[in-house]
Amino acid sequence: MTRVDRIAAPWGSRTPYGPGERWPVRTDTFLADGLAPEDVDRWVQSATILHSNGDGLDIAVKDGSIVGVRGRAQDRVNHGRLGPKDLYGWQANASPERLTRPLVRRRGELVETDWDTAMDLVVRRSQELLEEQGPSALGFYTTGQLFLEEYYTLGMMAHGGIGTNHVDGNTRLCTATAAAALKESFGCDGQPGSYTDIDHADAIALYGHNMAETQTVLWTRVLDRLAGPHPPRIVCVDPRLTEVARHADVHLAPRPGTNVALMNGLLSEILANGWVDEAYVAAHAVGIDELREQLAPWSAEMSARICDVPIEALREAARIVGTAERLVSTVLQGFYQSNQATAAAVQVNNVHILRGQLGAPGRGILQMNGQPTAQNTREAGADGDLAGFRNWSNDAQVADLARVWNIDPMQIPHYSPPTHVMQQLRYIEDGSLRFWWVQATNPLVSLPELQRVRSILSQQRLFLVVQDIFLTETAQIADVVLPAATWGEKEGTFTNVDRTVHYSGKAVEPPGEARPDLDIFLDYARRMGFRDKDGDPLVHWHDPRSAFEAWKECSRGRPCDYSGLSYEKLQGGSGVQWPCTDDAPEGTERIYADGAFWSSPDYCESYGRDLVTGAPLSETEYRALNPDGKAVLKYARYVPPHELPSEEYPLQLTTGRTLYHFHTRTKTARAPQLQAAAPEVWVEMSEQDAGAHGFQEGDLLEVASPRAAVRARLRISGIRPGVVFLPFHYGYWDTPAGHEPDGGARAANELTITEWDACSKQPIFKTAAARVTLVRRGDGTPSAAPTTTASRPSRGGVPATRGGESAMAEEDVRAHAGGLA
Ligand SMILES: Nc1nc2c(c(=O)[nH]1)N[C@H]1C(S)=C(S)[C@@H](COP(=O)(O)OP(=O)(O)OC[C@H]3O[C@@H](n4cnc5c(=O)[nH]c(N)nc54)[C@H](O)[C@@H]3O)O[C@H]1N2
Ligand SMILES: Nc1nc2c(c(=O)[nH]1)N[C@H]1C(S)=C(S)[C@@H](COP(=O)(O)OP(=O)(O)OC[C@H]3O[C@@H](n4cnc5c(=O)[nH]c(N)nc54)[C@H](O)[C@@H]3O)O[C@H]1N2
Ligand SMILES: [Mo]
Repeated sequence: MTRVDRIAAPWGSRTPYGPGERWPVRTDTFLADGLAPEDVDRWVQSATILHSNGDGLDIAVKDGSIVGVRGRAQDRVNHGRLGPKDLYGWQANASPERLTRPLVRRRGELVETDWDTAMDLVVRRSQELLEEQGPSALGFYTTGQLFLEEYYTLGMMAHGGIGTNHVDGNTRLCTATAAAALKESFGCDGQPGSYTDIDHADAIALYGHNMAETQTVLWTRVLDRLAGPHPPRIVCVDPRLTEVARHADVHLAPRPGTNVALMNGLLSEILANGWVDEAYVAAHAVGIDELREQLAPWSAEMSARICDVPIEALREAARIVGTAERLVSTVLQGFYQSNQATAAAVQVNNVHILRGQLGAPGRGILQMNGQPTAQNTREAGADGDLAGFRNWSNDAQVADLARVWNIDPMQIPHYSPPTHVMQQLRYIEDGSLRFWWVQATNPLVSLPELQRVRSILSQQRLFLVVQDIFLTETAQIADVVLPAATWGEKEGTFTNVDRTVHYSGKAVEPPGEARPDLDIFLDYARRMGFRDKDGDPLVHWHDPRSAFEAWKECSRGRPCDYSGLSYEKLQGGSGVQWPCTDDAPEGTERIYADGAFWSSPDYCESYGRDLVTGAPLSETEYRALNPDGKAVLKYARYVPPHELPSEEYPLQLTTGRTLYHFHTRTKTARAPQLQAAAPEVWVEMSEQDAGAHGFQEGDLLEVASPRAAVRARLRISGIRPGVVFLPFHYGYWDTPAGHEPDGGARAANELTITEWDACSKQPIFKTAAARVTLVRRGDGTPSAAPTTTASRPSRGGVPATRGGESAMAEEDVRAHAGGLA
């Protein structure tokens, strides 16, 4: 046993291993108040929920309260490890600020009420609007943080019960592009790769993905490979000097928004050097001739010029990804939230298709998710998809869903794809969408151009329902607030990036009258009286287990097939990867082995889109392109970002995350160790730009875009010159707007632009024009940005981020006796 300050050492100690070896076990434990494992009454199985990695853990319970967590040694995902947010974040569950009773607005004020009154109000408003205007008056905006059973219930209620097409999730802001890119290349959502690919890889390329801070345990796996024999080469594409970049063999720091230009350079090098697996492409892909033809006039030099990266580095990156025997690629927000999101992510798939790097150990693509359960939002059809990855533009598949639900196919709206959230905002603005039910997301901090969002959502004529565990910025303006029970207080399942399904048990009672989200949906369905064709209740289940059984039937025969899973199978050991069927009872480690895809015209989830305009392809066009269901190589022309630097706004603004906080901080700000590590907003600038402006570390600056201005103290970091970075975590719930210590707004999304990707409709949070001016010279005190991460200061003299005694966690690296999945 070793005691480690996991704020100061976020990735913990190394357990080196070599290619093809099993990643050693290291069991991480953090218990409150100096408790020892023997003091714990019960351990309840679950997995992590403050990112998408899905690390197995057990929740420690003593005297009916959560007192800590311990990683599950036998879980295939983490082999016992936990990240800092997982070790300390659970403390928020017991915060005295939890919502414990429903609230309704009376004479302008939110006042406490009982569940009957609150639900009656929600149901009455729903029914009035259905009568007055029909289903299009009602919209749902959900999340990537509930459980599978909850999304399936919600999607069925909204699509099948009410019949509205206005159903989306914050997954739109998050990883809509992952789904869109997989649909373009493989006809269907679902990750080709497995985390075990890290164990085999000889090269790992990370595209716009700060894995070190955002999937800390997966990064620990990479660090352990790097510390062992025959380490993989690392390629990092990120304008900031992240921890990933510091460990990279090649770090390309492109101008934000030029990802497609960069990818086209890599692809043209691969083609020019003959690094193509011709046999694989001939047998398993379409589109090669078109790709060759379109890329013919392109060159690595053009990419280097547009992206402003050294040509030698670009060529070296191309050589690594072009010649690796076992290549793993990961993609995240630096691509998904940037200019030409889907087009860029698809080019990463192209690299793998061209090189036959799919479906075998060490050959994997991880078009990452961000939130813990975002995969389930997509699978269960609670965002822009239909349940079971069914294709909304294929009548036979819609009819099949109607069969499962025992309703008329015409009851499921499928005249167009489900309405994406930015379009829903437009409808609210226009006044046609008048009821909006928001669950487990905080749009008043997380959507772009906050001033606009605030004005749209505060309209009198909108009936706003917010279902949360805290009184967030968004809850504060709601008409009805529904208090939810959360992780550890309810039962359910969820699925991580590499298709691993985990069971999450109920460890403790929720506070006050807070109810599981599932119970709230079931109550609504009952009160609304949704019926199937035979007049029986449409939602025919009553608890998580029966909901899971219903979902299994809905998923049967679809790519995300859960039919071979059960709560029993998921309990006691490791998580299990879908598809899990009678034929594959232990799950499926890699899909697309042997070049078999889910892309045949009758089975595919999507017919694809034009990558530049986003226009959907027709069934006829798709049949002509891909009659035999192969992988699709798709070229995209580079188009520059719309809002480029100008004389008035000479810099590029990008936004993102820090290791210690989760999103709008409703949980992590209530965990003392995490909040202390990153207590307030900062802005990052390069040494060169700070010098040119005459700024010093700690100066209070104003960062302005054409939309608004925010204030933040300066951290001089290794970021690319010409680019400024703001973390987007800092809203106003703990510092009301107008009362910040520095007298100005601080949420990054005050500055971001109302614009989205043509294909995935994911908002663009990563590129806007900005200018920076001095508000007040600092007194020499550095900004409060962490020193352990991408915000590491470029010069000395800044005290190191530490957690101290209250952050000491245990690491156990003794050989693990039990079996490992
Ligand atoms: N600690 C922590 N972990 C988290 C979360 C959290 O809030 N905190 N949230 C979870 C969620 S929901 C998500 S979606 C993920 C997100 O995980 P990541 O995508 O890894 O995180 P971000 O910081 O949003 O963005 C990643 C990187 O994109 C770079 N970037 C910006 N613009 C560009 C560009 O134009 N091109 C390229 N190539 N790179 C660019 C940024 O410099 C940044 O380092 O993290 C998950 N994990
Ligand atoms: N500028 C900028 N903006 C961004 C991003 C960026 O990189 N830059 N990233 C975007 C991305 S990837 C994401 S995912 C979004 C995240 O943005 P949000 O979804 O708005 O952020 P969260 O703080 O995770 O909000 C989740 C809410 O759910 C509540 N909650 C937690 N558990 C439960 C539960 O069990 N039940 C219920 N009912 N509620 C619960 C929490 O208290 C919290 O209020 O932000 C997006 N916005
Ligand atoms: Mo996300």
